[in-house]
Amino acid sequence: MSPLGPRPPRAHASVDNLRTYLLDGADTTPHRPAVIQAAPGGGLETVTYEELTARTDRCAEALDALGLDVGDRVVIESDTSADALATLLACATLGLPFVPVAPGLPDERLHAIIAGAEPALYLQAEDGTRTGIPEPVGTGRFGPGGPALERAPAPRGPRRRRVVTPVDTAYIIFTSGTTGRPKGVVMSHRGVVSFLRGVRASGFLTAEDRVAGTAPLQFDFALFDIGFALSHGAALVPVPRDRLSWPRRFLAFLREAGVTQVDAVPSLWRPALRHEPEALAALGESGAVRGVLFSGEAFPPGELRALQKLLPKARFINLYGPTEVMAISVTELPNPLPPEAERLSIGTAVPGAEVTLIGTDGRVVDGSGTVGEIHVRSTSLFSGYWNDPETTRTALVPDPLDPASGRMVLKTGDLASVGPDGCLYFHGRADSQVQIRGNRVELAEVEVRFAAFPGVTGAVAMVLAQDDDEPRLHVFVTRTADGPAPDAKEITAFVRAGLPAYMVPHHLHLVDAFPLTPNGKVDGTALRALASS
Ligand code: HFR
Repeated sequence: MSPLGPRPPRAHASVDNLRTYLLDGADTTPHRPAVIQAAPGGGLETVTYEELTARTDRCAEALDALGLDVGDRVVIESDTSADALATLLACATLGLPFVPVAPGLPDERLHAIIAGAEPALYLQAEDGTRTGIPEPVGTGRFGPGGPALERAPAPRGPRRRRVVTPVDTAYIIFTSGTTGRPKGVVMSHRGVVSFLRGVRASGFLTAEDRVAGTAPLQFDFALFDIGFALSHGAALVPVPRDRLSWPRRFLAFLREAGVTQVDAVPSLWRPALRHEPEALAALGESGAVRGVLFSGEAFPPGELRALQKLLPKARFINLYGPTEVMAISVTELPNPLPPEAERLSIGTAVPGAEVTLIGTDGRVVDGSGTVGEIHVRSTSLFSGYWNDPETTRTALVPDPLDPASGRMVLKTGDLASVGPDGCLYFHGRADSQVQIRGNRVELAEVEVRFAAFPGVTGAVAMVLAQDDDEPRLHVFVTRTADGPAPDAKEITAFVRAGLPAYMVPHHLHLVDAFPLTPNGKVDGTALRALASS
């Protein structure tokens, strides 16, 4: 047959491809656990690297028989599981960009993603309950035996591409765009593999580790957990969603599964800190949990200290970065945090990336302590926003240090300064620098002051411009569940004693818990609605 014969597209073994990189080690450790997951009938089941490879290849063969071309999108709706991994690795094998979404996404949101991505195929897990996927998208379900087609994808044109190259798209993650229309972050195989290779150099994981993954599949944190665990030959332990919502059950699952590292957004720890401190401490004592990796938002220092006190032997890793570059830095924080630390270090850029801080004047900021906007040069930059070159141009900008080169860097919208230790310190979003009565206010500073008051367990500050009058500072505070909770007057008096008048909020809202986004971050939009209700 001609070299363009019917053999399935494949990435050459020596070039970057997500499947090749993650299953590379499989043949050296075929019997080691790749995924340890809740079994349907209760208890746990283990899928070895050998079994995961077999399921991946079975799925790839079935998908290849559909005649899809490199670049045809496949939406995968599922919790993280061995079968979901086999399906997304099969897509990676064939160069089919996967669009991961977690179950429970509202129909409207899923249909908006489908309208944007125009996928050839939509696949859900065997027990998935989704119906009504719009034509002409093909539909099916996947299980241990591979995918079972329900509706064939619309007839495709002739196959154009027979090779999967590193610049082809591995996945597209749709995040909430500021315009309300979801933005598709397009990530290439080269981007994701070079990032995973970079963080592997950090030495934070060994093949003996069991990594608990808690992020929903549409969050690249989940893709990180998969990549981080598999690229080390470790075991991924997806935490079932119904375990996440109850701290006692969550901690019990971690213990039952022998988890050694827990990957989660900071907000996920709040209920366990509040309601199950002893069970948390027991998990630390047993020495099983020796790593806590967090990302997605700044871990409030007060809450981080409380967690460190319960897990004195664990290492705490702060992973920072926007989905447009997977992440920028992976940093081990001291345990315990120094008492005077009010801001967490986000360390230095991962191998293969470099951060430049740019001031509002467009020049590189110099000297430690000066705040600038994080720009990052890296092989892990995303390819662009799906079908949106205009918005892409606002994020991928000419390298300010070398504009003639044609090379682009990511303008993150995040602010940081370089500390005397040479590490980056996060100063919030550029758009979270607010002016109150002409004074520049850093919301993080207000939050730290509130969280320092005994009995206050969390604080979120924001500016709301009610109607047309001047912007007003609002703070939402959660308080301890055990023992007498401080009242608004005491808290405000404490804050007034420590902050300039313009930083004392007009409105203090005492809430039981912070509303969270589907990705587990504090939901600012929901809080704003609360404030104006
Ligand atoms: C993010 C980005 C997480 C885990 C992130 C693994 C990988 C990648 C990620 C997740 C994320 N301290 N502020 C922090 N890509 Br691989 O959150 N992506 S995002 O695009 O949804 O949001 C923004 O969240 C950043 O620009 C920051 O503003 C904020 N952020 N991590 C941290 C953080 C403080 N560690």
